[in-house]
Parts: sequence; structure tokens; C-alpha cells
Amino acid sequence: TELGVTLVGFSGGQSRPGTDAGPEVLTQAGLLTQLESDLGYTLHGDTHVRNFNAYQPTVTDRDNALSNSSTIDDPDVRGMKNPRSVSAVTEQISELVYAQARAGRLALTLGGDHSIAIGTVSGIARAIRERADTPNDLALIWVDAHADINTPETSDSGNIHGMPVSFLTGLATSSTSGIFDWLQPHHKISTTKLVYIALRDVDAGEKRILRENNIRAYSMHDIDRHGIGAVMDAALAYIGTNTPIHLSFDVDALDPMWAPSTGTPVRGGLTLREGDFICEAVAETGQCVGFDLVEVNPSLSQSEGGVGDTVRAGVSLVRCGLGDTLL
Ligand code: DIR
Ligand code: MN
Ligand code: MN
Ligand code: MN
Repeated sequence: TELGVTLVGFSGGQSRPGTDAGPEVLTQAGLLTQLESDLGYTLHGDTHVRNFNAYQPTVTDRDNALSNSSTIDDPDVRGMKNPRSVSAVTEQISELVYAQARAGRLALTLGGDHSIAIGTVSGIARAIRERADTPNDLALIWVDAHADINTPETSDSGNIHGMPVSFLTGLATSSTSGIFDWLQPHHKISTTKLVYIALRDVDAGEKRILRENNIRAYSMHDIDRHGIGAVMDAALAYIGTNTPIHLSFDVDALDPMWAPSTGTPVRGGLTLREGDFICEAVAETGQCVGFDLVEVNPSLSQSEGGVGDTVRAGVSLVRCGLGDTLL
């Protein structure tokens, strides 16, 4: 099978340095080699990590152009931090991932912070609309402690990694030049095609958005009550067959016991087996067209061995999502 790989070294969607090194530590652990030798994938795309932190957006604003600053002059807009940088980087990712998905390849993206999903999901949604073998629009399964559906106006942090789903669904829009004005209708997904799993830290404004738009969400409470097997059955039944699926997995969906090296850990999360099961269940459908693993930050570790634990968990999640089976 053909795999389109995109390795995104980027941390500008949040404020803690180090998550740009996620793809490096995952590949150093042998992830891509395992996908080739154990799972039989043929790899396409750039298998070297691209440093998107160094990517300079074109600054058209005259005040910014006059600045002598050596760093990107990227002032806040509507409270968003690094808006031009995140917009430019995700636009690039969207084109790269679009090309992989358009060619019929399963698009694997390693992040990087979760803002990069503005690029991955938009690129795949667009490719799926053009592909004759995929009659239905893309569905999105978002596995995360957080809903990442703040609009710039509901966000307390201003971090764009807490907003990707609002831009992808059109709940947030921007017509400011250079700030997500590249997002077209063909890049977007319907809120009816969105399913959350493992939520447990959702902002008040986000809860209102989920409720008002009747968005399908399975929290940790639902997983405790019904078990991960029943939750995945319900999630996949809601999406239906013949619908391509993108799985965007934030490693902080796992309990910090399994994945401590991440920017915003929240206790009370998934066990490693529950996380692997989610990925296995999506792989089993045969409908998976895209997979992101994001927010692995090797600079952060609460305990000795925490980075190694997190990387091993990440490798396991990707293997399971790409069809590795236990027997
Ligand atoms: C919070 C945290 N809801 C925010 N979001 C995180 O900043 O909007 N997402 N950590 O992964
Ligand atoms: Mn996230
Ligand atoms: Mn199609
Ligand atoms: Mn998260």
C-alpha cells in the first residue's frame, strides 16, 4: 500500500517550544522503517523532517515590512498568536497533503502542534472531493483531551492549536489577507461529519459550540460508561460506511501516565490500549484516508523515562492506525 508521509516540525500554534521535534524523535525510534518493513508500506513524500518554524510568511502589511526584527513580525489578530505564521505553514501543509491524498495514498502526518491539522484535514477534504473513488465527503475523528474548536473570540489562550476545528468547519472565518483567507469551501468539512473521542478538558465557549451545533462527542465519561468498544461501534456507525475517514490523534488524549511529554497533559485519559484500539478500529474499516499524530514534545517530561514512554506510545498508535494487528 502507498503511504504519503509529511513530517512537520512546527510549534507556532502554541507557546511551548519542543513539539516541533516530535517527528524527529518518532522517526529516530524507527517508525517509518517499521511501516515499510513490518507493515509493507511504500513511502512517498519527504521522509526528512521539514522545519516549518523557520518558514517565513510573506508580510504584506507595510508597518511590518518596515520592521528590522530578525524574527517574524507577526502581531496578534483577534487574539490569535502567530496568525500569519500558522496560516502560511498550514497552507503549505494543505498543498503537500492534498497532493498525497489526490494520488490515492494514505496521508500520514507527524506533528508538530495540532494547528497543523488545519493543513492536513483541508488538503484531504479537497482531494476526496476530486477523487472519483470516494463519492462521500470526508469524515473527521478527533481524538483529544481537548475539543480544539475555539473561535478566536471564545479562546482564552489565543493559541491556534485550540482552534483548528472551528476554522475547518467554517465556525470561524477570516477574510484578513494572509490569515486563513486561503481556506476555501472545498477545504472544509461539515460539523455533521465530525466525531470527538476522549474529551475531558473543554472550555465553556467550546461546550456551547458543541451543544448549539449538535456535534457528536464521546467524552471520557462515555468511555467509562460504555467501554471503548461500544463507543467506537457508535462513532463508526454514526459516520457510516462508504465515507472516507481522517483520524487526527492528539497524543494528550492518552493519560499522562502513558504520554507525559506533551504541552497540555490532562489526567484521567485513555490507557495506551484504549488509544491503540481506537486506531485499530478505524484501520479495520478500510475507510481511513488520513492519519495525524500530534503534540509529542520531547522537551517536556514529568518523570524519568517520560520521553521514551511517549515516543513508544506514539509509535504504537501510528502502527495500529496503519493496520498493524495483534494476531
Ligand atoms: C485550550 C487548550 N482549550 C485552548 N487547548 C489545547 O488553548 O484553547 N489543545 N491544549 O490541545
Ligand atoms: Mn489537540
Ligand atoms: Mn470524491
Ligand atoms: Mn489536546
